[in-house]
Order: sequence, then structure tokens, then C-alpha cells
Amino acid sequence: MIKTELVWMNGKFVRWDEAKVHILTHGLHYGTSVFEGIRCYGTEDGPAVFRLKDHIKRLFDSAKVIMMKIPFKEKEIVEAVKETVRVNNLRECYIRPIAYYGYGNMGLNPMGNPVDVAIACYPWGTYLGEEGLRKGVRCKISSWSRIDSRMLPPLAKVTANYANSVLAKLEALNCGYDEAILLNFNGRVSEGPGENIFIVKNRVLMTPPASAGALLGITKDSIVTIAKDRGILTVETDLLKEQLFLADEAFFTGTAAEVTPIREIDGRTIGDGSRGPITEKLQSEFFKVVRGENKKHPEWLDFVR
Ligand code: PPE
Repeated sequence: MIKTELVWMNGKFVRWDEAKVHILTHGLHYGTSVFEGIRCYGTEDGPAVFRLKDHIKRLFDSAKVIMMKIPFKEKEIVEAVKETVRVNNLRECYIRPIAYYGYGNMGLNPMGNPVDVAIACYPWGTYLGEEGLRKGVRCKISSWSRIDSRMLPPLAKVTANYANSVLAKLEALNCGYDEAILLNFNGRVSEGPGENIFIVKNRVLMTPPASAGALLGITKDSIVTIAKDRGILTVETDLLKEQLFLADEAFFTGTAAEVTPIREIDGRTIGDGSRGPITEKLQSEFFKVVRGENKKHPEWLDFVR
């Protein structure tokens, strides 16, 4: 990981190497934290954070689900994110805000602990490799099911959820694949461990709904909007894994993953085994929007200067 200078912790900047927590931090033991992943891109008007307010809204929504009270206002965190990018003098970066039950009491009841908030930012290139972005990645349908909302809340970005994602990721890597695809308890396609999933079939874009356990992804929403701008129809619908195998194209979306084509799933080649034409169009449009080259969605860019 590439270090930067300063990390925002509870309203103050501390040096990167001093941004530490106590070993008995509640969130470390019990997964009682909520977080976001945000990207800032370089534009001709300087660095711009992509859909910052939407990400911070989702951070507070995640906190609400786990009954955590973040001791700041949404607006304060929005400003703090911009300030963090500014003081670190970064043109492009990944931003990781986290709110966690801190140090005070052990035991499952988190309520006696402070809620601490931190924001770090650092350079993070492509999530699944430069080649993955151009040619597509190879995926394994996971033997781990996506968490079900009767166990853990898949629509909230709670760190506890990510044990499920980590298991799926490790399995896929150990089996020689690049990434996992998780099915839910009903055997329907849900999402990747850190990405939403789309297929293209007969020129129609299809993606699982929230009720399939898929995060309300901000990149997903952006792609649906960009597709609509270009007259491409999107339907949110349950998908079976055979529909993935028989898709003309498939791709992941996510802040970290951006728009990553999928070229193979469990040994089946998707389409012609490379980035499909609709995927390519949406991907290139997405990069133009985030870098301010396509000016159709100015409301999505928050300039840091
Ligand atoms: N599903 C999950 C489970 C998920 O974690 C993410 C983001 C998405 C879908 C896509 O959501 P959005 O970023 O709003 O388009 N995953 C974050 C963490 C990835 C990581 O490895 O860490 C991210 O992309 O920042």
C-alpha cells in the first residue's frame, strides 16, 4: 500500500503512521464498524470526488441499520473527506471513511463504547488488474452463499459482512480464478464479494435487485443512468447462474472495481471471451463521466478545491 501524509481521526489530522487504535477496539473484535469506499478522479478542474454525498448518505444508512450513532453530521463528513484529499495533495485516490465502536468496554453490547470516525485516502490503481479492465476477468461461482438479511444486513456496509466476502475471494483465488460470484440462499445470483454484477443479453442490461442481497451500488446506479442516457434498457431481475453462462456479455461494477468485464465463469466463456461491445461503451462512458470529460452529470462531481 502506498502511504500518504495525514489521516482524519475524529475531527483532527494525524500522521499516517500514528493513525492507530487500541487492541481492544470493539469493532476489531466484533465487526461493529461501517465504512465506505469512494474514489477521487483527476479532472481538468482539479480532483473531483465521485458521488461523495451519496456515499456519505449510505455510510449513515449503514450506521442506522446497526443502530450506531455517528457523532458528526453528514455535511461535516462530506467536508472532512474533501479536506483529507486536499491536505494530502492527491490528484486521484481511493478514500476510505470508517465509523467504528472504539475502546471502552468489551462484550457484545457496543453501546458503552465511543463511536470513532476516521478517513484515510491513498492511491489505489485497478482493483482486478489493468488487464482485467481491458480483457475481462475469470470468475468462480462461490461455494459460500451471500449473507442473507436474516443473518447480516447485505444492504449495509458493515465490516462483519466482509468475512463472507473474504471467504469467497480466497476460495476463488485458491481455485485459480480472479474473482468470485455469490449466489443467495435461494440460489439466485447476488453479487461479487465487493462488486455488483450485470449481464447483457440480446442488448438488454440485466442486474439482480436489492432483494437478491445485492448492495445498492453507487457505481451500479451510475451505469444504469449512463445506459439510460444511451438508450440501453436495464432490467433489475433475479438471475440464475445459467443465465450468466449464456450471457452475451457480463461485467462487475464497484468503486474499487470501476467497470470490469467478466470473460469466463466456471469454465464457460462469456460471449467471445473478451470485453463485449456494450460493456466497452459503458466502461468508456463511465471513465469520461468520472473524469469530467462527459459533462452530462455535473451533480456527481464534488471538486476538492
Ligand atoms: N457490493 C459489495 C458487497 C461491495 O462491497 C461494493 C463496494 C459494491 C457492491 C459496489 O458498490 P459501489 O462502490 O457503491 O458501486 N465495495 C467497496 C470495497 C471493496 C474492497 O475490496 O475493499 C469498494 O468498491 O470500494
